[in-house]
This record gives sequence, structure tokens and C-alpha cells, in this order.
Amino acid sequence: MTKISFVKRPFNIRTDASAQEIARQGIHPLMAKLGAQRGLTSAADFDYSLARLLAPQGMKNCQEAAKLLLTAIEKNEKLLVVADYDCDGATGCAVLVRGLRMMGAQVDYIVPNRFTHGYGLSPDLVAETIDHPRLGKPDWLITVDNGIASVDGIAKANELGMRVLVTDHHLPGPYLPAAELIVNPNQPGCPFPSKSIAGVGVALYVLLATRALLRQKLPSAADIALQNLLDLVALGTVADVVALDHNNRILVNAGLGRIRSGKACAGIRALFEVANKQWREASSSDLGFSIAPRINAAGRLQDIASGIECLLCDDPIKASHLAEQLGQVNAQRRELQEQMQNQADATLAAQTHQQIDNKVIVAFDEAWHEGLVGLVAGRLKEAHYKPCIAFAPSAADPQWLKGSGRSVNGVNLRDFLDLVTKTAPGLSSSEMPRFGGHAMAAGLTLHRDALQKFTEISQLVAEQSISPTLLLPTKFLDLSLEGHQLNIAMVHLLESQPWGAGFSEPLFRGEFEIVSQQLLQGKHSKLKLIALPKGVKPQTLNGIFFNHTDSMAGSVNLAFRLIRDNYHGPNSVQIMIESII
Ligand SMILES: [Mn+2]
Repeated sequence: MTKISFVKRPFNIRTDASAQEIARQGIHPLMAKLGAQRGLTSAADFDYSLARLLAPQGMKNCQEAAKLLLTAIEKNEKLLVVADYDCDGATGCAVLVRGLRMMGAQVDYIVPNRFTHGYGLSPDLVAETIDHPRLGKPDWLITVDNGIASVDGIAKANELGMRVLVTDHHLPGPYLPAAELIVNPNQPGCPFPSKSIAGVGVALYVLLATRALLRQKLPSAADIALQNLLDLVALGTVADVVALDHNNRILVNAGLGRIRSGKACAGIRALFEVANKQWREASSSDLGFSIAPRINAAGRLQDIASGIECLLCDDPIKASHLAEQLGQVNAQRRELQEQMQNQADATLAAQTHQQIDNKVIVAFDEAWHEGLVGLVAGRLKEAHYKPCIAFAPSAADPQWLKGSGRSVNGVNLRDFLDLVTKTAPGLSSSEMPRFGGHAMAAGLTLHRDALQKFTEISQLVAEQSISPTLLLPTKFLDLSLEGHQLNIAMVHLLESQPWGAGFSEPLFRGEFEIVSQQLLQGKHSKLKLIALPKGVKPQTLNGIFFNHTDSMAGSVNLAFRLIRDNYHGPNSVQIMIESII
């Protein structure tokens, strides 16, 4: 385990001025400080009303896509949504299918299978669209969360007489596909300011533009309840770990609000239930750590279609049945992943000193599952704080390995893989035919015989290109909290914000006196503590410190989160300790 160093978030003259200004405009002073430290400058940055969403007109081709969709709906043409096998793609698919149905479209979906098709609108998948079991041959293919890189697949669709509308958010490659239209805030020439919108967000924007256009002809179109889709938008946005800029926070906040007031779709409600989470208190971390993994598990181990069906379902009984199944697949995923992780840990523990000093981890095991290598790479990266690429044999053809990598800040993994192919002796396209991704995550296909070569070149490239300072993990610490602030009112205040990637949940610091410590299951510590300095009426607080067994006594400085403690009653709070600092 690499030791994390904690760094206080800067609080200087500028942040202080912003904090005072935000507080003057009516935001709680503590929240104003937390916001200022995250770069916010006015109370408007905390205004999450839907009216503040960036307008669809600002997204290149969004209006044109609306025109094209309305014409297709008027002509009763057949629309086929082409989804992706992760939670962003699955929620995006459900949003488009539901939204287009509300507008009277004849629409269905298809989704590639990770094992047989691979990612995106491939020529093989296009070939399957022509005799779609429910729709027949579609007039239109509408991609969601994919398509920007599907040059060959879209050429094939054109050849077969289907028109393609691409909606995506991924970075484009050197060539754009020959689609009828591309809506993607990351395509050249798109002025849309929120570049971190998820695939599901782009899908919503296309629908918003379509409804706006329809309203010009048909005033009653105002009743088309696209707001009903915001729970799905929030789920996909959080699941894709895109940065929660103001626009994304509006979307996530609105979705969480709907979930908390019992207005989520039947599938999401059922998923909260099987995950044993309270939808009344839904948070972005529930979406990210409890709901999204259940949808993703289907795409990783089987077929994401069962996840999409759950999100499309309106019948609570059927939804809970589907959610139950997803829960089982997720349990299976967890077990397999744990086995893979234990193997990886054992292999790494047996390494020589020289290997330990390597700046990149390449891991492979014959028994690993290709759908889970990304999760294992992510865990190894967390534990060792260096880029990690994990491989498993491809189920379809074990001559090939499927790899997935996760990186640390400052090392662009896609560029890293590009360098690996180009550094002598290099990897030919017959050894490494496919790779792609972005800064923090990437995927690749590698010939089994080239693994040794790949490992050696990777170590060489890492040695030459990764500065050691990038491999020192740091975490930001927010303000220190005092005893009188550790209460349910503070938890409510914290819960009012849609925290997440790029808008990270506060990690507080504070000094405490340890009153008692008790071990839980031999691996966690349950504590009683008193905040220092002791006030007039010092309160004994409950604390939990996961994966910590060393004895604690006297006064300690802690990095902690303040959370609810439903177990001890509705107004109880708990100190969740992240580290001793
Ligand atoms: Mn996505």
C-alpha cells in the first residue's frame, strides 16, 4: 500500500474573498468555504434549478438532430437506438427509448455484447440490426455513448441503406464517421461549454431540443415529461465518473431529488431495494457504488440487455425481479473480482525489488475474466498508485488477450499505449491490433505471444516518460471541524450537494481524544471519541475506521467524513475515519 500524503486545500486571499462573497449571497458560510476551495465564486454556482441548465442550442448539431428526429417520427420511420454495455450507455439507451416513445416514435434498441461484438457500432453489429427481432429493418440507427469512432460500422450502415445519427461524448479519433449528423460536445467546432457531459446527458439534450421544436408546432408537447428521465440521467452521469461541473451538478441534483421523492422509475427504485439502500436518502455515492455496479455487472459478465430492460420497465413486480437478477450477477462479479484481486496481490507480493520499483504494473492470469480486468486494474492502481494494465484471455478466442488499464493523474494512458506501439522494438498491428480510451482509462487487444514484449516495452516507456513525482499519491483535506459542528444539521448541509468526481465530497480534519476502541470482525475499529478542544458540553461521538486494527489512544489528528448513523437513530452522526494524519 502506497502511503498517501494529505495536503490542505489552499485557502488564500482569493478563496477567502470568494467564500465571503458566496456567503454574503446567502449560502451557509461553511458551504461557501468548501465551494470556494473547489473554485466556485458565486451563489449562482450553487443554484441547481433546471432553468439554469445550458441550452441545447449551444450544442453543435443538436437542433439539426431534433429536426431530423421529428421528421422521422412524422413519417413513422423505424428508429433503432444503439447502446453501449456500461451504465452510461444503458441509461442513455433507456432515456432515448423512453423519450422518443413519449413523442410517439417507433423505437427499439440493440446493444453490442462485450464478448462477441466488442465496443461500439461495429460492422458485425450493424449486420445484426437489419433483422431486429422486434423492429425489423430500421430506417435510422441512433447511437448513444458510442459512435464517434465507429467509422467502419457507419460506412456499412450507409451501404445497407440505414441512416445514422451519432450521439456520443467520447473524444473523436483522426477521422469522423460518415454519419448523417454527429452530436458530441467533444467534436471539433462544438462550442458547448460542458465538455464533461456524459453520454446519457447528450441523449437528454437531443430530446430537449426535439421537444422544444415540437412545441413550436404543437403547444401540447410541453406536457411531454422529459423531467421523468432525470433519475436515469443522474445515474449514468455519476456512473461514468465524469467531472461534475455546474451543468452536470444540475442534472445529478435534479435526478437525486426525483429519486428521494419516490419518483424514480420502477427499475431504479427496485435496484435501491435490492442494494439495501434508502431511496429517500439517495446520494451520488449510492448511485456510484451501489446502483451502477449492479447494471455494469450485467455488461461485464453476461449481457447488459437485462440492465437496460430493468431501466425501461414500468411494472414494479417485473422490475424487482430484474433487479434481483442483477443483484445476483453483481454478487457473482464481486466474488470473481475478489479472487482475481487476491491472485494479483499474491503475484505482486512475490515480486523482486527491481519489479517493485517499476513505474507501471502489467498483470495477467490465465484464469481471469475479461469483463473484470478494468476493475482489477483500478484496484491495483489505487493500492500502488501507478498506472496498471490487467489482461485476461478473450473468451471468444484465447489466442488473444483483452486488457484494460487505469492511470494516475498526469499519465495519459491512451498516449502511453500509443508510445508503447511506437517504441523500439515496437508492437506491430498484428500483435496489438486495437487500443483506445482516454487519459485515465484505456482498453486494448493483444496477441498472447506478445505479452512479454508488451510488458518490457511498457516498463521502458514508463521509465522514460513518467516522472516519479506523479507517483506520489496525495489527497486534499478540507477545513477542520469543531465539536459543536459535528451534528445532524451539518450532515444535512453536506447532503444538500451532489458531490462526486471533480467536486469531491469534503474530507475534514480535526483533533479527537480516543475514549475507547473495539475491533469489529477482527479488521475494523469501532471507536468512541471526543472532539478537541473540549467545549462546554463535550459530546462522545461514534466513529468507524475501516481496515484499521492498530491500537489508538490519547489525542489524534484525523482525516474524516461526517455521515449519518441510522443504526443509532435518525439524528445520530458518525465520524468515518479515513486516516490518522
Ligand atoms: Mn460514457
